[in-house]
Amino acid sequence: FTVTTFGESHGPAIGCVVDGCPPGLPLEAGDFSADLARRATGKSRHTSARHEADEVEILSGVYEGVTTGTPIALLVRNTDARSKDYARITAQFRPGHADYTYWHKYGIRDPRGGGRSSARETTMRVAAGCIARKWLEVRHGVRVRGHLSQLGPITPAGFDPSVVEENPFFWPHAAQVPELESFMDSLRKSGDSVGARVDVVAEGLPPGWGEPVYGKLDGELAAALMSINAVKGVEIGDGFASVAQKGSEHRDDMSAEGFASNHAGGVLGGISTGQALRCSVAFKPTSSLRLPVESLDVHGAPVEVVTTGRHDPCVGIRATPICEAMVALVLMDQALRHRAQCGDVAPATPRIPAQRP
Ligand code: EPS
Repeated sequence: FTVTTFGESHGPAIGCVVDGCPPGLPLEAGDFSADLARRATGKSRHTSARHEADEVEILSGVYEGVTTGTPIALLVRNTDARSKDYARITAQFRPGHADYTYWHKYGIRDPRGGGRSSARETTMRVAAGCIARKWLEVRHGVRVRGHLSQLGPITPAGFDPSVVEENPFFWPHAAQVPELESFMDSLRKSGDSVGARVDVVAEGLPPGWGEPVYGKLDGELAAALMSINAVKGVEIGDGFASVAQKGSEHRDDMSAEGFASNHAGGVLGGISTGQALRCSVAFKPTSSLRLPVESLDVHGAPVEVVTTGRHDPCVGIRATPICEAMVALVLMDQALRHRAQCGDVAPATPRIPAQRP
């Protein structure tokens, strides 16, 4: 099961090809709307003001409302591109951006905005992820859900999953939303940006998905999540907090009643335990700032860079659906690989409940 995307932020369209989806999955354009709307720009004053319809056209791989097993090609046309915002800085390297590294790799500067390095690309990750989410839910009852777990210095003071979709931050504690609003308002006024953390949990996985050495479930999750724009860190389970733990604290005790805890984050030896899969993703602060910064142009001359135009003061705010999509894509791939090697046969040993009552 593979996914690739194509298109530039300011090109005519963006798209993806999803190859390896089993036949017979009901799929229509409407299946993509909800998640694409969750990720879209222009939904609140705290995100980029670019307005895109983000309507998916299914070009191939679906016939009479079901997948055929052939590659699924999806297209989203760009309708609100504005390359002129970038005309002034096309020959400059914006510090913190991919401009410098793309230039050294390709020797070509695409004047169409951020091009491939723009977060616009994540639209198609979410679209591809919709297929995986649907397949996982229909075939295995697996559900993937995320939320924002840190915005700059602010952490949730409580956790209520029912409020996550009710505010523009995917924040799990409703009482803090006004605090987040004013934090973002003053940040935006200052012209600066901030980082964020997104947590994703997948529930309903059976034990046994993942590869033992190469292609470990946690390894593939880390790679997939790290491939999202602006991601600087990925944790599975207790992640970096494990460093300060004792072995007796970190291990998850087992009994017939279930696992006593889930420090492992649902993965042992690269293979799912059947517990909730827990990932946490760190997003760096957006590099496109109104605040002037010292840099160089492509000829090596010193310049002062000021980025204007439409930008997110915190890319993490819109990243929850993107992280969910990447987790779903990895899980679907691992589920298909598991079925290919081991079939659907479960071992005779009883399955331990994911969590003790
Ligand atoms: C982005 C810059 C802005 C954002 C864009 C990501 O676009 P523009 O260059 O057109 O002003 O709006 O995000 C999206 C368009 C999107 O759909 O996520 C960037 O530089 O990453």
